[in-house]
Amino acid sequence: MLLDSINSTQDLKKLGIDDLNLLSSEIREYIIDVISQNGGHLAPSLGVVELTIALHYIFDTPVDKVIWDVGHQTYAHKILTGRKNEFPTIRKLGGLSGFPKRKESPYDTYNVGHSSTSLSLALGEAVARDLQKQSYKVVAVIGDGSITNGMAFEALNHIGHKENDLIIILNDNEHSICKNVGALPKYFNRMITGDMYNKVRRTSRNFIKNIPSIGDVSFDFLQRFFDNFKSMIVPGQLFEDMGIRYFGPVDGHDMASMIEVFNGIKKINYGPKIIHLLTKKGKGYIHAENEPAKFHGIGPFNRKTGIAIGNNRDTFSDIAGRTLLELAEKDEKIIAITAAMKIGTGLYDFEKKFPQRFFDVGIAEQHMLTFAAAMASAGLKPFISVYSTFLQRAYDQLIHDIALMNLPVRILIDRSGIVGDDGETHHGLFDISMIRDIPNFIILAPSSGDELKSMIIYASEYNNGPIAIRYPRGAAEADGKTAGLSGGMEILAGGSDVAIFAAGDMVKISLEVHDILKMRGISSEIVKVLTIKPMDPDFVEEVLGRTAGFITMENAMISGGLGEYILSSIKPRYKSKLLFNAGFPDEIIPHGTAKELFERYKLDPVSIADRIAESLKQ
Ligand SMILES: Cc1ncc(C[n+]2csc(CCOP(=O)(O)OP(=O)(O)O)c2C)c(N)n1
Repeated sequence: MLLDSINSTQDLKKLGIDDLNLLSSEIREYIIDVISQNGGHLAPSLGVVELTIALHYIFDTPVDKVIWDVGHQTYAHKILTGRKNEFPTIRKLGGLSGFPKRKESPYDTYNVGHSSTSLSLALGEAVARDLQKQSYKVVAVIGDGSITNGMAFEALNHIGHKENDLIIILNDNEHSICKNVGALPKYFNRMITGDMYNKVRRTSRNFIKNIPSIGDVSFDFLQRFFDNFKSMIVPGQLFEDMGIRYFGPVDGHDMASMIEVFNGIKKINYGPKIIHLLTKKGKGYIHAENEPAKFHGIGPFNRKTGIAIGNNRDTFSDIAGRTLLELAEKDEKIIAITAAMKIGTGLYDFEKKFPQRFFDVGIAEQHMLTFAAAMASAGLKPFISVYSTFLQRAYDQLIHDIALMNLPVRILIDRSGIVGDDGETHHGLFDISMIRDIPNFIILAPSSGDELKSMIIYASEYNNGPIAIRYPRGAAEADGKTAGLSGGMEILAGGSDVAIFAAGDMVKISLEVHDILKMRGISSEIVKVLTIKPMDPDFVEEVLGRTAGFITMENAMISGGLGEYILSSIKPRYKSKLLFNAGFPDEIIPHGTAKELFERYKLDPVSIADRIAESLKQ
């Protein structure tokens, strides 16, 4: 295998086009092999194999900086930059991350996982380089989904106004996770397919020839490229008007073309430039090409059939989507909104049934919240479905556009807590601490699918202000219970040695702790916290009046979380009864399965029982 002989980006540079193409196929096979076992972002990574090779072939990485947007497409990049042998450990505890990580490699320019940061990073890098009179290239790679986000627009606005030399590669596969939505993707599509091409082709040639510092060499190269490869060089008027020189579209799977274009554009030493590449999401694996959304991010699957391995149990997201759909059938004011996550958040069927009342705003979390605020103000019942980690983008909107006006926006916070193998950029550990201190907000946390359902029903009828429901990733137990929200807390088991206040998916663990403690002769009172905010301190104090000590349990950061909220709500004489707050400490939590991470941070039933027994002795 050719791949066996490629141990660094330097090895690449010795190869000819045929070998580079052969290498692309071998890398694809390797990625499919590993990801079918480990799970991961398969389709995005398969789409950029040639692009990745061409980048490392032409640019002098890591001196030249390649900045990936989102970073979910970097599997070929990892394989080519010294991590070929570790690649089978990807997304496993202690193994390679599924996203770029500076700690892993100098080739990973920035840690990323959230979308649309690459253009700001690229401009910051280019400005720093120029102010310090250094000399290297800066290349941002951004998808057609990610470029629609507000951050990317803010950066484009700034980039077009500056003259720093930087290159943007627009990886246009017409998909975000699902088919891309919005006006900009339509514009890209018209650029590629419209007969505008012939018209602009002429102007484009004149345009390029008239740029003195590109000179004849570059023009000749572009001309040759154009004639030989029947590709096109047309100005993307939008970018040109903003002051960013546009080149493309170029076939992102045609290695020779890409190399020629990159080589030519590398020689233009000033100003921002954008190269528009057309790629196919999932390229080279038929199942991923046919179903790019399914293979965007997938768990382990059968390589031959493409069928996902694992159970088909109902998840919290399924239940949320189904409940909203049922409610929408009876109440035409119900609206569902997602920021490019309709499958992940369970809204696929809602869109099918109520397309007029469903909104995919694209990767636009900030806009989503403010858009929903106005709908709520105007009398509708907007439900936002968002992953906890991506809600972080819209912190100001929670306060400024929703809470200050006390608008009844309903926020379904999916993937709260540990998410597992996507790791540090994706854990949903900050939502309680983010929202807890915002006046007017209610925060609910179901411990089962049935509770989630009753909380969503409750939220649909609650018109007095904003409400957030946080629930974890994964399968939802159906326990037939509805959430009794009046008191916000519910006693599940009695005991006098220790009280355990647990929320969400920690409730199940608290019951196991109860059983373990019982075997050790320690009695525990288990309190399920359904309403994280507002807190009923009288209820808590009543429990503490009859128990010797207490702990709290949450799948969230301890700092600013439920436990600290309880502690700050009770009278000083009860505070000293706290044994400990169980949750995640003040550090970056890595990737690994939820089970592994719970064990590592001593949040599994045995560890918690041990810690309680130990604390009671002191
Ligand atoms: C702020 C934020 N919101 C949502 C996501 C989830 N997400 C990951 S990749 C992706 C689609 C990106 O589309 P595009 O940039 O076109 O890249 P592609 O996957 O098509 O290569 C989304 C919505 C995210 N990573 N960050």
